[in-house]
Formats: sequence, C-alpha cells, structure tokens
Amino acid sequence: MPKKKAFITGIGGQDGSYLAEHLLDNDYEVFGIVRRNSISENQWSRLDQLNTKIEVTYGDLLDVSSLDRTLKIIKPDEIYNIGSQSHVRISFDIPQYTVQTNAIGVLNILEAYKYNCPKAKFYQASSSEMFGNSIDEDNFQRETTPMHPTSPYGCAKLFGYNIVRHYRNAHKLFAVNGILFNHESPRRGSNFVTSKVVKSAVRIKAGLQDKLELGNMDAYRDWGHAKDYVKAMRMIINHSIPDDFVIATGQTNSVREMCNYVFNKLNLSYKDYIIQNPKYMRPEELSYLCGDATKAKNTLGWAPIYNFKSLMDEIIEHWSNQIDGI
Ligand code: NAP
Ligand code: F7E
Repeated sequence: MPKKKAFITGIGGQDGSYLAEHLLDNDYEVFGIVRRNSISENQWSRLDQLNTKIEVTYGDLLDVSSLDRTLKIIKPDEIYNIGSQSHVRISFDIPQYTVQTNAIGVLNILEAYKYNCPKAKFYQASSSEMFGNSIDEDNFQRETTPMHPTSPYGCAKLFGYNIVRHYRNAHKLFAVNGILFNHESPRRGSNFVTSKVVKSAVRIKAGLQDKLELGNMDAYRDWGHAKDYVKAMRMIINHSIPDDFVIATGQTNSVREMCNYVFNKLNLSYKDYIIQNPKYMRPEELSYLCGDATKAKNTLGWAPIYNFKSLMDEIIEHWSNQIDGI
C-alpha cells in the first residue's frame, strides 16, 4: 500500500508541527508550506526535529500560484488548511490582512484543491471564536449554536467555515470543518494568554521580571492541549462522511483562575504581580467559551487525554526548563 500524502498549510505553527508529528506516526508522507521570514531559523523553529522527515517548500495562502503549483505536484490525499493570522487581538490592528489570509486564503486553497486534486479530502481549521457571545441555554456552545463573531478574526473564520460548507455542497468535495476551542501547549506563541502568564510567572519567580500586564481577566476559555486536538483533525477528515465537529474539553476557567493556578504552583500570589493594562483589552470582548464535543465523542470516538491542570503543568514545566534562555 502506498503511503497517504498529507499537505499542511501553517505546518510551522503550533498545530501544524504537532499534526505533522501525528501524521508521521501514522505512516503518512507529510508535505507543507512555510512563509519566508527574514530570520530564516524562525521558519523552522518548531520543525527542527522533523526536518529530514517532511518535505517543506515556500508558499503562502495569499499566493495562489504557490498553492496551485504545490497541489499539482504533490497530489495529496488529505489537505489540512491550518495556516492563518491566528491572534484575535492583533486582528483588530490588522483587520484587512487577517481577512485576506483567514477568509480569502481559504477560498484560494479551495480553488486550487478543486482544480488539482478534487478527490482529496480537505480540513479547515475553524474556531470557537466564530460563536462570539452566543451561548446555548445550558451554557455550552455546540455545532448548532448561532454564530455571531466579535472580532475581525472571528468574522474571517466564519467566512472560511461557510465557504467550506458551500464547496462541499455545491461541488461534492470532501471538505470539513473542525470547530476547535482554545488549545495550548509548550509550543504556543508567547503572546497568547497561557504562555504569556506562565513565562512571566517563571521569570518573576527567578527575579527577572517584577510585574505582568494583562487585559481582561474575567473572560472564560475552554482550554485543551494541542496534541489531543490534532488527533481530532485526523479523525474528522477520516470520518466516512464529510461533516463538521466541535472539539473542546467541556471545562471552562477564567483567565484569573488560570493565573491563580499558575502562580500558586510557583508558590507565588498572582495578586502581588498582575496589573491590568487597557492595551491588552479588545474593542469587543468574547466573554465565555465552553464547548460541548458530544458529537465528536459519539461519532468519532474522540476524547481528550489532557485536562486543564495537566495542560498547565506541562506548560509550566516547559518554561521552567527554559529559564536560562528567557
Ligand atoms: P499559529 O501557531 O499561529 O500557526 C499559524 C501558522 O499559519 C503559522 O505557521 C503561520 O506562519 C501560518 N500562516 C500565517 N499566515 C499565513 C499565510 N498567509 N499563508 C500561509 N501560512 C500562514 O496557530 P495555531 O495555534 O497552530 O492554529 C492553527 C490553526 O487553527 C489556525 O488557523 C488558527 O486560526 C486555528 N485555531 C486555533 C486555535 C487555538 O486555540 N490554537 C483554536 C481554533 C482555531 P508564520 O509563522 O510565518 O506566521
Ligand atoms: O486570549 C484574555 C483575552 O489570546 C484568551 C486563538 O488560538 O483561541 C485563541 O484566541 C483570553 C481572551 O486566545 C491577555 O482577552 C487577558 O479572553 O490566548 P488568547 P483567544 O483570543 O481566545 C481561539 C479559539 C482561536 O481560534 C485563536 O486562533 O485571554 N487575555 N489578558 C489576554 N490575552 C492575551 N493574548 N494577552 C493578554 O495580555
């Protein structure tokens, strides 16, 4: 049997790198695109341990010719569109760029897929940010919850979600959405709140930093581990029928509770160090996320291994081991 070929946009990001590892473990040939960066090491920093096992070329969701060329050559069996401008607060600063990448970029790769390898399966990285402040009566969000996004990021992702469903229906393509709630790991960028809090707490403990500035500490998020979530991506794309699934832990914590947990673990009190800075607030806040992944559990057999505490403990251990370099 020839190996399955997977093509990943955003392979150099948090999820892309874990997904590449997971697919290699499952005997896939793995291909991907990275964007040019003036510090070339940055392009590969999460892929160092994989560089001989995967095939990576330059490409960009905004450069249709690069998508067209790579899909024509590789003819993948599975396409994972993971690439995006993924920072919600920054999407308020660069809304047009965010929409270009996260909305038009999806259309670009769908077109390249439709013309070059329509028999492939396509996974779109959709997001719980699409729900905005919609919550069902039982305080969960699920596949049927109305979507009313509250950020340029969420609006762009909602376009991506809808255009994928439209291409599935109109062109009979196997195109699916994973609606993933927040997921973190030691590889999370350090301007997302979990990494930012842990890195700062470790630096405070070591006497390298006095204060930590944060935005809204009363927002609730359903935080899972990226390793569990990339497994769900493969399960969703390999389900017998093309469909969309929520992936979440069903546990929610506020940013304040997360800070309390992290600082306590380091024998510190968060109240002594954290100050709120409006700079980190968002013009419209998404207050509460808690996902119901019953459909994925019952249909795909997916369940997370990590919980909030084991996730945070792993991130704390990671940054504590890096202390010399941070
Ligand atoms: P990430 O670490 O920020 O990775 C995003 C990747 O996309 C990076 O490798 C980035 O490359 C690449 N990228 C950005 N713009 C691109 C473009 N124009 N063309 C091609 N690639 C581009 O994000 P992540 O946490 O792994 O998230 C993966 C995907 O899931 C994203 O689509 C995100 O929006 C979505 N998502 C994430 C979460 C979460 O909690 N992590 C939840 C729901 C959905 P550079 O390094 O060059 O910028
Ligand atoms: O913020 C609050 C902030 O930036 C989490 C992305 O992966 O998940 C992620 O988006 C919460 C928010 O993630 C700071 O207001 C307080 O309520 O870690 P975050 P996010 O915005 O939820 C979704 C599902 C995605 O799809 C996205 O790609 O924390 N918060 N103070 C802060 N957040 C940050 N970043 N920095 C602060 O100083």
